[in-house]
Amino acid sequence: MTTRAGFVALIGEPNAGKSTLLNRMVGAKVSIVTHKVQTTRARIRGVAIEDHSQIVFVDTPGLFRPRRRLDRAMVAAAWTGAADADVVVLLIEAHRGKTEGVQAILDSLTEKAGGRRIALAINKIDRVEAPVLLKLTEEMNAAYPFEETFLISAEKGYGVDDLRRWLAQAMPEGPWLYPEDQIADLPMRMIAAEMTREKLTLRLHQELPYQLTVETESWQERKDGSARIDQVVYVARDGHKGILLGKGGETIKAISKAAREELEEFLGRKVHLFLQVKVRPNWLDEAERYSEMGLDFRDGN
Ligand SMILES: Nc1nc2c(ncn2[C@@H]2O[C@H](COP(=O)(O)OP(=O)(O)OP(=O)(O)O)[C@@H](O)[C@H]2O)c(=O)[nH]1
Ligand SMILES: [Mg+2]
Repeated sequence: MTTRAGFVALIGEPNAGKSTLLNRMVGAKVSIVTHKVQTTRARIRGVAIEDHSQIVFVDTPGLFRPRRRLDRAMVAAAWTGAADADVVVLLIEAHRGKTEGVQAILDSLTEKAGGRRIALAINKIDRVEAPVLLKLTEEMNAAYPFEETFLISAEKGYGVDDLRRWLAQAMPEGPWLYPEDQIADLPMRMIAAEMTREKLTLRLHQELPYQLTVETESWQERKDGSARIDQVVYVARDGHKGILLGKGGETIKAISKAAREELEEFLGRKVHLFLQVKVRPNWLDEAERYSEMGLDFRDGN
């Protein structure tokens, strides 16, 4: 029996639905999702099996015009994900169409992902009428010679099985890359930090989510089967710390509770989560913060 295995990079503008699609393909929440742009900061691998193929999906940060060092490192990580993959899937949003941002991605696609098989996935089809999709499909294929176009809703699951089947046969022949039961390739301490960052991003407004990072400092297994997890939230300013803590520590308490509940569900056991907020004006320029996030500090140059 021939087995296949390979990497599929999901790329696109921020908010296109890449992480939602990865989670759906894997059947578990491996990558965090919010309604805000620039949620994903590094490459996150999730593994799906279809027939005799093992498909390693690589979720990437959104592609946009970067301003800060962190933004540049994120965008570089996304393009590296595309260059390292066997197949690239470009996700765009049906209701937004061929935006300037999408055009900018198309302009770089040949140079950055040359030689890869490239498919288009028009996502969020639940938000538009059929004629819009027809027109957008034509417009996109006139702009770039995609090998295939898929009309999907990552959230509702429409069209996702077709995409998975196509990707399965597009994987190169070879032995599987991960054990059959493995669904993610990210250290648990990082998944835990990401879950907390998701709750922070959902709860905090404006620039604040973009000016903080979360790290798991320690993880202790307890005799009773529970885990004690200590995390630090780095913020850039004193004022941010105040907002994050909230009146009488209300805000941080609510965030911590939400993160803990999700961690407990993921791990299937009890978790004691302790969050500490530290003000660190220069964390965005510290190499160690980047390696903790899974990014290359030098990419930000
Ligand atoms: N209506 C609709 N919403 C969707 C669909 N897929 C994703 N979304 C929503 O779009 C928003 C962004 O989803 P994400 O998966 O975080 O997008 P992303 O591309 O990973 O974003 P970044 O990590 O910021 O680059 C979330 O609010 C999702 O619930 C879809 O098929 N239909
Ligand atoms: Mg994402």
